[in-house]
Amino acid sequence: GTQSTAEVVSKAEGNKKLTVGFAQIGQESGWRDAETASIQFYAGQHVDTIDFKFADAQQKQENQIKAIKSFIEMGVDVIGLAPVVETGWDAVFTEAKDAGIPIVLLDRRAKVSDDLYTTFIGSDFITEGQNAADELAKLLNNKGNIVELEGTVGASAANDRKKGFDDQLAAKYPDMKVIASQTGDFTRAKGKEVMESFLKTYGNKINAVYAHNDDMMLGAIEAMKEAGMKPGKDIKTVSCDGVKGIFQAMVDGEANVTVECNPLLGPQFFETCQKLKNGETVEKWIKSQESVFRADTAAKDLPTRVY
Ligand code: GZL
Repeated sequence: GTQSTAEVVSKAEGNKKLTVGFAQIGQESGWRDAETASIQFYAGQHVDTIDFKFADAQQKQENQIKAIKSFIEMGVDVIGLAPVVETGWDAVFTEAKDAGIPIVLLDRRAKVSDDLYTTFIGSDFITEGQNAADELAKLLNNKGNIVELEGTVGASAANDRKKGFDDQLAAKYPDMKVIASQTGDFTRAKGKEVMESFLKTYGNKINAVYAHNDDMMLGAIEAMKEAGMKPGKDIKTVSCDGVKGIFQAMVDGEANVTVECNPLLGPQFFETCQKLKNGETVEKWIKSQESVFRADTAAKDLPTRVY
């Protein structure tokens, strides 16, 4: 049947809206929840100009791939993704490219050729690993045995936080040794479990813990206390993210350092999507700005932390 003028106009108006599909990893950590909140809050503030579709993959790559395919079907303007792991994306990214839909990577990288994604918005995980090593060296006086809690197997954040740390030890700290390293999948529960096994095997030979995120470290702190150890004192701690919980642990004298990784990427994400819809070009890497926080300023910092 014929459309009324209003319907035609609203249809045209509809096309003016920015339509975005985002395939989130899941809810594995406080950091991840903060990123999701930042994204959903921004979309909620812009419902008149943004049509937003969100998918939670429960930490499974196949669910992220399914979500991307559905966004392609819908014909969204831009697809956003936090790749749970670095590999296995070529086919579905090629489908998006063939459909003329740009892909914006958020907070984790994908190992694909540059023509298969438009930009990566996120941190330099190599630098974060290097900073963690330098902080631990100060705490240990350049000498000691370290156990490492790795992030999700295959995730760029885990691979590069490990590489940055290990390379810095090899380059600058020959008397600092990683005596054990195992994945805790970025979760508090798994971090506690792995730390319990490290404590059983190595006990008081452990001088420090390096965790790829604060959530695993908070689990490890529980394990150390249950084993009668004093985290932050007998065993030094350095982890990444900068979530409120680790600031509280530092205030309580149970943690030493957190290397901040900014999850509040909602505004940058949607502003980048809008630029792409407008036909503007964006940098290939929109790098997050972040710093390092230590126990000596934690009481002052804690009230300022928003995630
Ligand atoms: C970092 C992000 C990591 C966080 C973890 O950009 O990918 O994933 O450090 C989260 O807390 O699980």
